[in-house]
Parts: sequence; C-alpha cells; structure tokens
Amino acid sequence: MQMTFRWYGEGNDSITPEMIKQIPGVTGLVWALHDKQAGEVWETEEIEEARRQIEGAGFHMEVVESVNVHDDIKIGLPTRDKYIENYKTTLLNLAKFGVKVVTYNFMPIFDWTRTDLFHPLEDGSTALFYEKDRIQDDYKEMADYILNNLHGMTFPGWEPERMAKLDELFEAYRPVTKEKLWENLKYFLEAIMPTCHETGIKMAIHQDDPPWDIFGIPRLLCDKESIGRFLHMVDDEYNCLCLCSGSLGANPKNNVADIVRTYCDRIAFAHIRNVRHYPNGDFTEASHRDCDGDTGILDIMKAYHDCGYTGYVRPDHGRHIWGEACRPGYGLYDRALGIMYLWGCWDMLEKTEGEVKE
Ligand code: DNO
Ligand code: MN
Repeated sequence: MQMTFRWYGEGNDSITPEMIKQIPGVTGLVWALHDKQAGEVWETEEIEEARRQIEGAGFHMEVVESVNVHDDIKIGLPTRDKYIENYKTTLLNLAKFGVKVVTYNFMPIFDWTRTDLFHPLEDGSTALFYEKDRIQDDYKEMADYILNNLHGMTFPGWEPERMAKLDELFEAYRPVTKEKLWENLKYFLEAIMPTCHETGIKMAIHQDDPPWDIFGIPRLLCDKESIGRFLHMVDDEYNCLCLCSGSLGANPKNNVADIVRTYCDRIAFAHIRNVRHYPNGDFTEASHRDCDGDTGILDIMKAYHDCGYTGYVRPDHGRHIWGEACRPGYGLYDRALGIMYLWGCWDMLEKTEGEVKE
C-alpha cells in the first residue's frame, strides 16, 4: 500500500508538508484546488502552483480528492454536457502533472453529514458524531450548525455559496428519484471514460456518508450490493472505488472486510477509519485501533493484504486530541497515530506472510 495524507494547501491548512514529512512512510499528499467551484476547469497554471507546494516538499501528487461533480450533472439537466466537457478538460490538465486517481462522490446536496463536529469522548478528546434523530428534521438547522463551526475554513461539499441556496437545490432535486440518479451517474461516467483511458486516470467514487438516504434525498453507494451494481453498470477498469471503511462502517450491517475482498481489483484508493455504533442508530468516529470501534480495522487490513493491494491509502478522519485546533476530522495528531497503527498492522502482516503455523 502507498500511504498518503490529505492536505488542504498552503494558507488553507494549519498543518504544513514539513510536519507531514515526519510521519513515517507518507509518500504523497492528497490534494485539491479548494477555491474551485464544482463545474469549473482546473487550469494548468493553478495546478502548477499546487505542484510547487507538494512536489517542492518532496511528496507526489498522484491522488486528487476531490474534483466535485456539478449539481446539473447529478440532476441530469441539459446543461450537464457543458460541465462534463469541463470535467474532461480538468482530467487532461491533471494528467500533465502525473495525477493517477481522481476521487469524487455522487451525493446530492450534502457531502458527509454529521450533527456534532466536536463530540466529547470518554478520554477527553472530541470526534465527529452523528445523532440519527436530528437528521430527520430541519436540513437548514444542520447546515447552519456545520457552517458556523468551520470557523471560516473552506470545507469541500459545504461551500457557503451552495448552502445559501439550499431551498432551490432541494427543489431542483425533487424529480430525481434513486433510479434517475443511477442513470445520471452512468451518463457521466460513460462520457468521461474515454478521457480516463487516454490519460490513464482512474475515477474513484467515494461512498455515501452516512450510507442511507437523508432528508428524503436518495443516496446510491451504501452497501456491497449497490457497489456491485455501480461497478457492473460501467464495467471499466478506470471506473473504480475510493473505498471508505468509515462511511460504509456507519451501517452495522456492512461487512467492510468482505467488501474489500469482493471488489479489491477495482479499489484505487482506500480511506481507513473506525466508527463506533450506539444501539439507537447514532454513531461516533473513533481512533483507528480495532477495539475502539466496530468497523473491523484488523479484518480490513488483513483483507487488503491478502488481496495484494498496492494502491493508495490514507487515514480518514481523526479525533481532535491534545488540544489541537484544527479542521474537524483533519488534525495532525490523531491521523498520524492512525497511520502508525495501519503501518503496524501492515508490517506485521508482511513479516508473517508465508510463515507456516505449527
Ligand atoms: C470526508 C471525505 C469526503 C470525501 C468526498 C469525496 O472527509 O472522506 O468528504 O472527500 O466525499 O468526494
Ligand atoms: Mn472517506
């Protein structure tokens, strides 16, 4: 596996590449142009500036997270073709810089969704938390809460410009049934696959987080079956997954290690993190250590190892520990601890591989 770390860029992240350099085994920074709105072309000069920051610090920039998909593509409006053309141009531009994997998601309106960004845990740290009952009611209340707690930081999927038009967005998505959303995803992928072949870039879809419908809007990638449908729908080696253990793991019925084993050859990028469930359907994010949550981190690592996974990996969210003031879920300390846990599992699997048990 190739270890990476998500970095929000100079002036947009309190963590510097020099700090990340001191985490053992991290070779690449997972990056994006965070000022870009969905649908805009990422210009060569802008990518060049990102290269200066990332490669200048000694990291590769092969994984982008995310090039966001414009709502018109998800809704299936006639204007989608223009945005698809822009997407292809962005892929062509990214390929000039050696980008190999582009992560994206197809969640309508909201990206990942939580009701508490700093929920206290027993050990005095805080973590992202989802309270099931609160998501059933007012979407505006939840969006306001999230925006007010980002303390002015940009957060992909929660752009204030989009959040200001929430009613309009909900109205625009009204005719989009789950089946229509599947069709729109297929249309998008079929349109860009030739560019992926031309550039060698794999498209890696992130699962829906949480993996169920929220506020009455459909979500597609939620479990083993829907992931299978997705891969089969556009059966192309460039149509891949960013397999997110924490997103899928929010549903106790998902066996993430089994999903890894089933679709390993189509996983281009792995997000690894741990989630703990409560009997009432709430969940909290937890440390990466297997016994701190219910996601089965050890089984997942074993599954990747058994499959001979050579793709990219990153710790996904971390808790907020040691008083670090950071983006929700994206501090330095707990993600660095997470990486060391993942390496610990992996190194031991490597060492014991092939050893005959007495
Ligand atoms: C959350 C992330 C997601 C992910 C997007 C991919 O922290 O895992 O926001 O980046 O869904 O497009
Ligand atoms: Mn993720």
